[in-house]
Amino acid sequence: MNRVEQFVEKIEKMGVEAAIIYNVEYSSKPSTYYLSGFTGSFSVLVISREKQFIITDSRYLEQVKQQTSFEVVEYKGNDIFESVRAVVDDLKPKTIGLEFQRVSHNVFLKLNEKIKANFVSIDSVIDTMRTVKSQEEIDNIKKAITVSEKAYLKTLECIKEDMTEMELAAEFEYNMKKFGAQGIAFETIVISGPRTSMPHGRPSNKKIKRNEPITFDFGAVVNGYCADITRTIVFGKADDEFKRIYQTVYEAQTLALEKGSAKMSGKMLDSVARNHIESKGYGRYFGHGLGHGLGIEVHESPRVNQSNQELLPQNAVVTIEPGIYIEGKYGVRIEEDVVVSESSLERLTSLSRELVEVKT
Ligand SMILES: [Mn+2]
Repeated sequence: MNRVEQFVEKIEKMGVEAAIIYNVEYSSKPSTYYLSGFTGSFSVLVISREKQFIITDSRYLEQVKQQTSFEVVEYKGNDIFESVRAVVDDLKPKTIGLEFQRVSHNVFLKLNEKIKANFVSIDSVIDTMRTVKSQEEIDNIKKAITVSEKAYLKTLECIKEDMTEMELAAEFEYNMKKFGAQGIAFETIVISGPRTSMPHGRPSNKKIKRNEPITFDFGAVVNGYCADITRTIVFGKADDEFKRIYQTVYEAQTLALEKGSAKMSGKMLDSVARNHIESKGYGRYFGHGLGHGLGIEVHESPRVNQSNQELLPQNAVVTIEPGIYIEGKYGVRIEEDVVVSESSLERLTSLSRELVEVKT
C-alpha cells in the first residue's frame, strides 16, 4: 500500500470520505509534501479513495507535474474556495477531513460556507503516520546529517579570534549548501561566551574570544528531510567548571542513548537524562525537554519530554539533546539524532561527542 492509500484507509476508519489539505504561503507544506511530493508555496489537495487532485496556479504548473502523480487542476485566480468546491462536489463527501492545526480560522469559515459537509480534524492521522519513518525517510535524514556534519567540521577549521558569531554562522550555512544541502532546516545558531546560556540564542555581532565556549545548533535539509545537531566546543581552553558541566551533559546523554528504546515513553527517556543532571545539582538549569521527533519538520512527533506518556514508536527519529544553561556564565548542549528501535536507539549522527578544545 502506498502512502496515500494508507492515509485514505485511516481517514475512512474515522468515517471521513475525503480530505482537503490547504496550503497557502507554505502553510501546509510538510503534509502536502508528505502526501503528494509537491513543494510549492500554494496548493490545495483533495484526496479520496478514487481520486487525488492538486489545485495550484500557473507559477507551479510545470513543477507540479514533475513532483506528483495527483491530477492537476489549474487555479486561474478568481475564487479559490469556488475552485475547491467544484473539485469536492464531484466526490460528494458527507464528511471531510481538515488539518485543524494548519488551517486558519478564515479558511475554515470560507470552506464551511461553500461546502455542505461535516468537517473533522485529521491532524492526528497525519502526525501519527509521519512519526514512523520508512527506510527511505531514514536514509534522507541520514543524508541531511552527513552534509551537516561535513559542514560543521569544515567550519571548525575556519574559526578565528574576533570573527563575529554572524560571520561564523554565514560560513556554516555556506558550507552546508556547498556540501549539498537543499536548504537549512532552521536559522543556524552560533553563539559564544556568556551568550551560550540562551538555549535558542541568535547569532549576533559579538566577537569570538579566546577560551570561550561556542554553541553550534545546525541542520541541513536534503530531499525534504532535516538534520538537527548541536555541539558546544571551546575556542581555546575550557575552565574546570565548564568541564564539569560538559561532563554532566555528556553523561546524561550517554545514559539516554544507552537506555532508550521503543519500550520507553517520552517521559521515561527524558527522566533518564534529567535524573542524572539533577543528581549532579544542575537540575534547575535544564529547562527544556530531552528531545523531539525529526523528519520533514525539524520539530515533530513524538516529543521526548515529561508530558509524553506514550511509548516511543519503533522507527521514529528523535533528537537527544540534554543541556545545562547558567545565566551570566555559559551553557552546554549536545544533540544527537537517533532512530528508535525495539530494544535500543541507533545513532544516525557520527560526530564525536567528546569536548573539543579548538587550538587558537
Ligand atoms: Mn533540536
